Amino acid sequence: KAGFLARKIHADMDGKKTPRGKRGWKTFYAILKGTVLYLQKDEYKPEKALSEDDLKNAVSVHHALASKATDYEKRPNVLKLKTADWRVFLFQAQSTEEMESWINKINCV
Ligand code: I3P
Repeated sequence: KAGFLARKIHADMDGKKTPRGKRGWKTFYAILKGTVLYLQKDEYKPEKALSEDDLKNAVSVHHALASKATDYEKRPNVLKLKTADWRVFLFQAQSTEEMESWINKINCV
């Protein structure tokens, strides 16, 4: 599965709240491949290798939990992703259908 997602980092590896200055929304082209959610700055081009930033932004969704972010009301179509290493991300999809599709795909990994 692939498509544009806006990401907000809510909590870091230790489960602690992500500090100010690193909490902004940023749009990526997301690709779920195996158990990894790759977040690239640009749309995927098969001939282009993953950059260092792309690798840094990649998230393991193995043993992660995705759900609708019912407690976040500032934006529509936002899902919450809790990873096995206690990070928390918010991802805004482009429609309700897209959000539900991402939740299902991530939880079925
Ligand atoms: C954050 C940015 C986010 C905002 C967040 C800010 O600032 O403005 O958009 O979240 O508020 O801290 P920065 O880019 O400097 O990290 P919302 O869009 O959800 O309001 P928060 O700290 O209350 O999450």
